[in-house]
Amino acid sequence: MNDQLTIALSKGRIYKDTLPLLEAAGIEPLEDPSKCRKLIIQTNQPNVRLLIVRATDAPTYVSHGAADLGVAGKDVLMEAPTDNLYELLDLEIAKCRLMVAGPKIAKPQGHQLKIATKYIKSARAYYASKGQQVDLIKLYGSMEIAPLIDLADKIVDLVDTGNTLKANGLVPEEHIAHISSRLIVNEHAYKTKFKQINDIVEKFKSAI
Ligand code: PRT
Ligand code: MG
Repeated sequence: MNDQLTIALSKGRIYKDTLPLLEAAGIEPLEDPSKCRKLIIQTNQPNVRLLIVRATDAPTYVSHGAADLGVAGKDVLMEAPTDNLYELLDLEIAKCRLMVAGPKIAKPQGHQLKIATKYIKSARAYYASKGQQVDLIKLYGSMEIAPLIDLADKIVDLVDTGNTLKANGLVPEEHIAHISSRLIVNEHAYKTKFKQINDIVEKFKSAI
């Protein structure tokens, strides 16, 4: 029986915050992905390895079964197709808020509100729930620029300290959702490797 367990996660804040949880489950990476360039990291447990992926790609690896487990932000999960995967645990790490933000002094608009965002699905659902028609403009990053150069009136983005908004003359206006990272599992792996996965889940739970 294949008892190899593969966990997909991104380097950066998710990796940093997941490390103590992995440790609580007796899993210690043999290398530090922020220092080496390896994308497959072996651990002290010969049958557990980590895949270092882009944050937005973690659900894809898990949904296709290329990884059994993964760690992904709720912001990413709300945008991604989530076939064949379950959200097992709220890890309560990498917390932030999904918000609407705009210029400190809003310009008068003679048009339908234009919103620049990486979070099209979430933004669409939010404005639909308010019964408000908006034009959504998809960007992949540096959303804060959009209102400054009149590409959009406002943005929908993640906010933690608020420093990024402030540095660009923007203010948070509306709260859409609390965001934290989730432990996700491939549906099939959850059945076939239940004991191994459940053991990790229980240890994560007591460490959260
Ligand atoms: O950047 P890259 O494409 O490599 O990947 P990524 O940005 O998706 O990865 P990473 O590590 O930056 O984010 C991974 C996850 O962390 C996200 O999916 C969120 O669930 C979570 N998270 C928590 C955040 C933040 N806090 C956060 N503040 N992700 C991004 N930010 C960005 C935000 O987009 C904005 O640009 O930080 C800026 C705001 O921060 P403040 O502190 O200035 O408000
Ligand atoms: Mg980033």
